[in-house]
Amino acid sequence: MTDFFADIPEIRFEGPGSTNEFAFRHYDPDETVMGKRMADHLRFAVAYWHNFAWPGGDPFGGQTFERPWFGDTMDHAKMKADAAFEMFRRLGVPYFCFHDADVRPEGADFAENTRNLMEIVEYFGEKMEAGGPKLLWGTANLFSHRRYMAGAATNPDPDVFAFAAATVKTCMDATHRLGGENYVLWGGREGYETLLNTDLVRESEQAGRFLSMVVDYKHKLGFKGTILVEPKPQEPTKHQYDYDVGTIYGFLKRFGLEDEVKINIECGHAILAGHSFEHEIALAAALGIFGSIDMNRNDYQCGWDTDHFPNSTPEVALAYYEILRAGGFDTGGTNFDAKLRRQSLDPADMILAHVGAMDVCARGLKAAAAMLEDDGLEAARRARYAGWNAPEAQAMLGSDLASIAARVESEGINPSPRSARQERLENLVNRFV
Ligand code: XUL
Ligand code: CO
Repeated sequence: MTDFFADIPEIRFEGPGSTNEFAFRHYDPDETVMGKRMADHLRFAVAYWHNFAWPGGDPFGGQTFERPWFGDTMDHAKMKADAAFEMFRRLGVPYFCFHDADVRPEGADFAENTRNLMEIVEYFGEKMEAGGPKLLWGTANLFSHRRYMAGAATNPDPDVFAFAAATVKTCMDATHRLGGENYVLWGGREGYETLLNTDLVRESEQAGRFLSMVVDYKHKLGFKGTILVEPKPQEPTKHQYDYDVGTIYGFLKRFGLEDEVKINIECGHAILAGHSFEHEIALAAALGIFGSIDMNRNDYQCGWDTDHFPNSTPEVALAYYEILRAGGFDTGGTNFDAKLRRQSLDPADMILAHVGAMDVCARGLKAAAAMLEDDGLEAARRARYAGWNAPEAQAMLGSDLASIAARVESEGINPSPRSARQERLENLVNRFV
């Protein structure tokens, strides 16, 4: 047991008028939104790594957080698990997510890593059976240890590929054992630092084989969850192969995996790629590969992946609008891949960061649902493309250039431009957010 969060109450919904810091003002898990409980729409998850494994360092300085569970033994790992499940209970979140390296001490070799992980998995299992949250996804950390400095699946050394493949097998076993609903691959070092020493084709073929092996193992294991790839354009490497949704779609098509793998989209990664969060969600949904989200935001001046907690309802509303348009989450959910600032030292900071973020997401979801129910945006979109409903417009798509040219001439087709009404649509959004 741990008394780390002893002074902090269980967080309950008290409504928008509440002045209690330790209460939800907008997240009411049982409120019905578009015929479904809010909790079942949002499917919140807490990320183990930022809260329990990260020491508060930045590129210029080391640890600022002092946590009783920091240390390299199994006892420390169990104390960390106790604290984590205490926090999950106070927040009432239905899910959590973890990397192997977040939850177990690093062993001397693969076999010791596996033993350590499986011991913690059993410990998690007991806590989950005793009413703890479920596992949204598990993943392998294939980027922190020095063996992965030149990549995991894309490493020039086949022994690193082997170690990574063995580690992913173990992490898939752990995820399956805990009833995980998804398995995530974020290629933290799958990219290059310089083209001068890099064989691009070889590395992408290695990555394609690796992902195919993951899919094969999923079926062998009988894992019913979804395999998710998480895009990011750069950082830590200069260029990452899983750049963005469009790039991953091309990669999946190339290796015949587009029906097997979906995407975990992170807000901050989308911004680093020069996209908006909602763009990446809308594109993945349109391509049939939308899976889950890592909710956070980046500092707009920093230019790197700052993993702030989300705090802008208008931004979050547009993301959930695309998710609702796509029919909502299936096995995916809203994982807070977000961390405190390194000066936020108190246990209460950790809890209240999540409370605020959950409220922002709840407001965003409600605004998104209201926009969808209003139908104003969708009606405008339908009207904009209405010309394509005409039989001659549809027939044209099966036609050819010469026939089209003949029709344009004989019918005197001469298009007259129409307003796209962008500002009016933006005004419409602002009625809801
Ligand atoms: C890194 C990142 C990871 C993945 C899981 O930027 O987002 O935490 O979500 O490996
Ligand atoms: Co992430």
